[in-house]
Amino acid sequence: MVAVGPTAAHPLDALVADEIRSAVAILRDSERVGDDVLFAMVTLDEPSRDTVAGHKSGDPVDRRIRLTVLPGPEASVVEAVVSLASGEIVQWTTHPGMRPALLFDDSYRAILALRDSPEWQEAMRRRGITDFEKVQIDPWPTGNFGDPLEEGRRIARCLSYYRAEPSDNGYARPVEGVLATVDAARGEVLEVRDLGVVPLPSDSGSYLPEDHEPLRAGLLPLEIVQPEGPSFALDGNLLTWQHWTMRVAMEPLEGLVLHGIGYHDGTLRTVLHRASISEMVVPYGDPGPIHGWKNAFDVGEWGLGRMANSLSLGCDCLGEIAYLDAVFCGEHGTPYVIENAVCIHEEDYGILWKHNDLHTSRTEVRRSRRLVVSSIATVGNYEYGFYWYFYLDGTIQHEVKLTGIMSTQALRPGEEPRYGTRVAPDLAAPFHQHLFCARLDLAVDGPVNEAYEVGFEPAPPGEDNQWGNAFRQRVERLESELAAQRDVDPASSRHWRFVNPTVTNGLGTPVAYKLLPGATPTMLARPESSIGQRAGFARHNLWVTPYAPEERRAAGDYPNQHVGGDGLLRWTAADRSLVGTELVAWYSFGVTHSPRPEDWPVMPVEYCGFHLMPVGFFDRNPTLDLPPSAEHCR
Ligand SMILES: [Cu+2]
Repeated sequence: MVAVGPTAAHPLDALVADEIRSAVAILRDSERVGDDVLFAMVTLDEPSRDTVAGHKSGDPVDRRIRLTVLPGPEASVVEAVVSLASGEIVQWTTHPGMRPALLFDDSYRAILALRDSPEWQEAMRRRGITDFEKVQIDPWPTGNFGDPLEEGRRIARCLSYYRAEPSDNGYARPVEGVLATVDAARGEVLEVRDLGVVPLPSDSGSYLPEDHEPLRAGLLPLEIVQPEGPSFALDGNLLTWQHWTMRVAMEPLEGLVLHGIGYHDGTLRTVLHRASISEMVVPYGDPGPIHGWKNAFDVGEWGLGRMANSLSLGCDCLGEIAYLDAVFCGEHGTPYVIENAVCIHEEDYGILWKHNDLHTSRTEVRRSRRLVVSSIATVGNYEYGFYWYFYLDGTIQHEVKLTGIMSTQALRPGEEPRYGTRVAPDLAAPFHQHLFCARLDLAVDGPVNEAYEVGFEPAPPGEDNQWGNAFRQRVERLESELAAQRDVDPASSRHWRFVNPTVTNGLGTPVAYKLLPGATPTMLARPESSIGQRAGFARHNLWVTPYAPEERRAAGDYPNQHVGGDGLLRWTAADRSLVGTELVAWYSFGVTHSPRPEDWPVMPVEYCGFHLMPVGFFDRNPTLDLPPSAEHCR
């Protein structure tokens, strides 16, 4: 395990528990908040690009901590920034009508209140359930549907599942037809709807090994051994490997955040100033009253950092592993640690390049190896693994691994789902999407970059295309924010290129990185719908904005119960110029999940993501100096 240092030596050092304690104490001592204030989030107030660039080793660091607090049970958030150096509050902003990510405290309050509710208990009894402790209650953020119950309150909508035994898979037995709306901040049940009894499904949905014996045999041990240790080095949160360097942090909402990603090539050449998953949303496609409102923003309503797992060696990660802990603040102002929240290791990745010279029979082949920085979040029924890969040839990849248990609905006898798939005899999983938005704070060989769209098209027939085979590349600069709202187009091999126009390579062309999209949808919900407004970032795959440090999260800072229109939709409406400035690229990607029987009862990993690849960033293959792996390659 790697410990973070006791005092910040670098502006981007990970937050430590003592800093959280100091920040909370400064806020409390100011007497601007009551004793019962709740701390939704305490984070490093990240220094600007300029502050980081200007920092010299040994310089004093004025750490500023941002505290997002709830003064009371109403819908109102205060953000305070404190300076640890001066011990003072340096910024105080009230956000009336905004809600933070669903508090753990609020969730517990909602569960306890609902379990005590006579209407809900009556609904359970109608289904033959009398032991209410056997009901799993899942509170969800509610969205915004203009319901008067939602106004001015922090609301959770609750679904119920039956577990005869504590080890049961609750999602196998949804208590269908019952939906409760709870004022989670006040622990007050506002409404219990019962749309009629549907029998509990028959399949137990167990994924536990003891229920699947005999377990298969034949897989012999596979050990990853690095007898001399891994090839990366970790100094605090500064990670270096081969020519790569970066700082690794865990943020409560975005989870993994990588800063200062650069490549040593004689000098340190930056690629990204900051990279993270800024938001994600899971809109469900079922229009019915029980499931039609479901659409979880798993960053802004839950928090991929807050929900991060403690990873375990040999299970989540295999080989020579280094872990980093996440240090967060509890809702009552006490710091806590998620141990082993970040896994760092190396993976063999097949061949990097090869040529067999048929004239001489000499073969040259090099192994590809990648550095992996990952974390896994459990958000209710789903698991999301976030993997950043760094390759020897300058490629960066982000991959999301989707697994866990699908959100389910019980079927009436003979009912076939219209907006979902039957995955067990009387159980369906609705169609839904998982849509992520990566925020890529670009710094390709320096701060000022330009964005281009690149695609291919057939050349017109004519004298210079006599066989009709010609096709040409179209490269167009994206001049402004509205022009930079773009979608994937695999037929034209469309991708996007981020260029530093002031730096040229040895061939005289400007250095660049390209964003290579994967197969990905955009949001299927209608743009004018509630979710279409609230998750506007998912209407397009690419967005580019001029760098603005406060523009951090694709759906805005407070998507929970938000009416919509915030984030990328609001910022890009100004159609700011993207020329001659520092840029942020936002890439929305994901999957449309058509549930399969094979995804039940637990879903084998599905993958999605993107690559960032050097394009003329180097003058040639930068791995010609890579030695053959002599120990294996004879
Ligand atoms: Cu899914």
